Amino acid sequence: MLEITKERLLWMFRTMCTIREFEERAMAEVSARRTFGGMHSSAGQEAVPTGVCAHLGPKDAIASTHRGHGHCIAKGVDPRLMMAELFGRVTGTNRGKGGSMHIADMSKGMLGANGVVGASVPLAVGAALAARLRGEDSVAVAFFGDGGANQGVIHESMNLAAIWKLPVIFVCENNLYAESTPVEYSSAVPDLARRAAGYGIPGVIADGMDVLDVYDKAGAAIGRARAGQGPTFLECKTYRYYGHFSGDNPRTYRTEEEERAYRARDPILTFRQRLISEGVSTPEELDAIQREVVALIEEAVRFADQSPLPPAEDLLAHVYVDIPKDWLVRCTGLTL
Ligand SMILES: Cc1ncc(C[n+]2csc(CCOP(=O)(O)OP(=O)(O)O)c2C)c(N)n1
Repeated sequence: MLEITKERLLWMFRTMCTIREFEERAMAEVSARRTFGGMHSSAGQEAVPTGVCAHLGPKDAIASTHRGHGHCIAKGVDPRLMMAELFGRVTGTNRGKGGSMHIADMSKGMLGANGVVGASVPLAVGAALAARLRGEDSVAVAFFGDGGANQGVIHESMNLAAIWKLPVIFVCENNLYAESTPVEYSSAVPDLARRAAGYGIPGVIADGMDVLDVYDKAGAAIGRARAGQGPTFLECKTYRYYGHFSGDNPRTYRTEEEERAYRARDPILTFRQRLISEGVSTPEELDAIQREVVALIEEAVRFADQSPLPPAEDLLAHVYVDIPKDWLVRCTGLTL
């Protein structure tokens, strides 16, 4: 760990804390019905986007899933704009029209969360192809779940990326369940990374509860991709602390003992202990970071709450292209 700079290690700690605080606070706001729509919490999975995105710059692209808040934060999207998006406000990343499952910020290389399971993968392959055609050394990362891994489009995308040696990394967040379906029920092989062999690309397994393990293995995969050696399938074994979405009770399909066992390996707590025991940081320094994170998310909620809703006349703007006003008036009944 000591070969990684302190600055980068503390960035990882801060990023994981920001994701956790955002998820916990967003869940409370969703439950209080202050947002539009529900959400899928990634609490517990913070080490995966953090360890991967630590290697990425603004020109690199990521494509995300319905459980995308952590990916957005790790790629540098402003949590204030994300919270405003959840609140349906005009200051949100998508002007309040997308909500949790569509957060996108092209200026950060964040191509979008995605409500269609598996759809992140061809988007990332397309971004990798674009980088290749432009002669750039940027890479693209596709995040998807263990359930998403069974979508046909993922296999088509992997095959194409493999034969064209595209600079893309397939990051499977295996959190053991797709909604309520256990992975051993839906996959013929317990380790999804084994499927990489079918495309002639490396298949690597990382401990998704350990940010340093993810960091090491993602670094190798991203290095390969930048060097023109093609894609890698990186499976991160992880766990989501909450149900599939904000209204789900996970105890109907998994046990309290299992949840407790994963929480005992909490990625933030274990990393914090490591930073202290290896002399990288002190409890006081890490407490100060955690206080700053709490203040940032508090400010994000205040920003969202005080922002206006989109104006009614913008109802269809940014949704369809060039809609004639008389058609809009006819369809919506609004007086514009
Ligand atoms: C194409 C498609 N099929 C089904 C769904 C419904 N659906 C939403 S999330 C989900 C489970 C996804 O599981 P996984 O990929 O493991 O991701 P996780 O929720 O565990 O992060 C399903 C089936 C969908 N949104 N899109």
